[in-house]
Amino acid sequence: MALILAEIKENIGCITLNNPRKRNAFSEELLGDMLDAIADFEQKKIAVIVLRAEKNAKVWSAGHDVTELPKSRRDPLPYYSPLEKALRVVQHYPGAVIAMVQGGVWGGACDLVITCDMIIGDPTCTFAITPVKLGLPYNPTGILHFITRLGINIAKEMFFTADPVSAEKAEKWGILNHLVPTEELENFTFNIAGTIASRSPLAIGVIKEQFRILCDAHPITPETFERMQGLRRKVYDSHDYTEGINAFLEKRNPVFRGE
Ligand code: LCV
Repeated sequence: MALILAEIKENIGCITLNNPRKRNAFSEELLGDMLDAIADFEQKKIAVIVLRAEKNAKVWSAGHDVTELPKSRRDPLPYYSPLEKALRVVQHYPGAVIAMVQGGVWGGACDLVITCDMIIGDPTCTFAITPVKLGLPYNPTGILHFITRLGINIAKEMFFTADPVSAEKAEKWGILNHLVPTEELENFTFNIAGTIASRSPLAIGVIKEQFRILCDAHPITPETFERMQGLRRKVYDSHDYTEGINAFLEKRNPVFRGE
């Protein structure tokens, strides 16, 4: 069965996550298929992409496929990993990428949805960023996605609790552009997509790229960068990281020791 479904309707590309058995976990294969579909849309100059899960999904995506995370002593989110590549592709796509969300969004999928240009959800949607459940040192670009979108205090609460944020709170906090009733979600989303698709694609592409450059404009010294990398290495080299991954795979709660 195809892990993602891709279709084009009136210059709007739609990508449907299609692996409910594994709760649309972001495996290398699924993300590769997603990147192929987005590249095809770009080649066809598709103005807007809607990213969604299967209709009435209970889980939009369970996030990074944990079985594909390194067991220890390797950066779990390296620059060239499929998830990091997908985040950059969404940010660089020269058109709007809209996440249409039903069900739970977890971990790296939450980062991907936050990285989309807009998020439209129904009352079943929830959002959780979960590295602290795995003892995993999230990376600077991922943290910056949340700071830019939500502000520091809300981003910290999401990272420190790793708890799912409800649809109502997601609307209040500004994660959602729109919270709409389930039966209206598709029409509402594709209507906005249609409006955007009717506007100047060149202007949208250049304005989106300026947003990206300005949001990324956080100059740090090489020493600061190396210090962040050193801090992250301490975590992914730790007992806690290995314990977090093993606990998930053994379907038990982790016992963190802070070392
Ligand atoms: C592999 C999975 C997964 C999965 N990977 O169904 O943000 S970070 O830093 O944490 C980043 C590294 C990241 O994204 O990490 C992953 C974070 N994701 C989560 O913490 C969510 C983990 N999943 C769950 O909590 C549950 O699966 C939810 C609540 C999403 C759905 O629960 P439900 O009871 O409906 P199951 O847990 O029974 O999962 C169904 C199948 O999908 C697999 C899971 O192992 C099971 O497969 P098997 O039946 O073969 O055992 N699965 C779920 N999530 N992230 N595999």
